[in-house]
Amino acid sequence: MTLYSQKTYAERGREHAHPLCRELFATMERKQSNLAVAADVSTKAELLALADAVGPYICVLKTHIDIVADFDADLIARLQALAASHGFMIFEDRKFADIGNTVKQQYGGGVYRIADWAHITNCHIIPGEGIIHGLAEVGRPKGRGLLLLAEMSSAGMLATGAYTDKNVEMAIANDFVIGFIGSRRFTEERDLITMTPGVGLHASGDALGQQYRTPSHIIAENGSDIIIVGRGIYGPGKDAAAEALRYRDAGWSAYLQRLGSK
Ligand code: 6AU
Repeated sequence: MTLYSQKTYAERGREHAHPLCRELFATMERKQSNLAVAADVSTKAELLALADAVGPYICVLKTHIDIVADFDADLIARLQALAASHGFMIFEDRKFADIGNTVKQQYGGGVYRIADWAHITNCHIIPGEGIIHGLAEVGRPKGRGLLLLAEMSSAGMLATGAYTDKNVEMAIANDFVIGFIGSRRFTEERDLITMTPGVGLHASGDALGQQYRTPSHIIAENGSDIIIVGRGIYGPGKDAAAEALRYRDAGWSAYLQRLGSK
């Protein structure tokens, strides 16, 4: 049996059971991009400008919608328009962590109504499997997908060993789960996508525990599928479009390197 990491994104898209993954893999192949940008900016104007600048080079735009100070419904309408015109998916990095009944309300309702516009969101499994069932009740009818935080990128993180294994077990058992946040490929049992944050071409970390590895390490060596890059792409003195192109190329050549090492 061919390992998933040895198949092309196009092949995996054709074979995948979840329509969202079929579309995501097809987008990755078409745009030759396994890059997600972490758009951690604090105003509507900055978020829209960043999404428009990096849009041509990404497969996923990752948001933290609750850090946008002037959030409104118009922001969502405009983000959706950019997602459609550039062809990327929106991943709201909400990191749900409560009981099923509570996350249902946080995901479907409240100020942000995340399930209405985010193709993908994520959660911790600390509360047990009920969190996945609660989120699935809201997201499944809308065709959404969930990532489990099987590992984290920060120094001293506690998601290791048996806890990581439990994430993998729950992901395999729940069809609403499309993959993981983590540093590597976790299972061959079904085609679960790994997205990896903590990726940088130059910096090694920040003052608050973030740790960076290179696209080549993450994609070619570890068999992850998508790199998530934030501050490596924007910030003082940086041309976000040029940096996104650079990371797009680095991520894609790491993917080609991995396929070539069959
Ligand atoms: O590239 P950075 O360090 O500027 O941004 C990394 C982004 C941030 C974090 O909230 C997020 O990735 N993140 C996550 C996610 C995606 O869930 C998990 C994790 O373990 N580490 C991490 O940095 O938006």
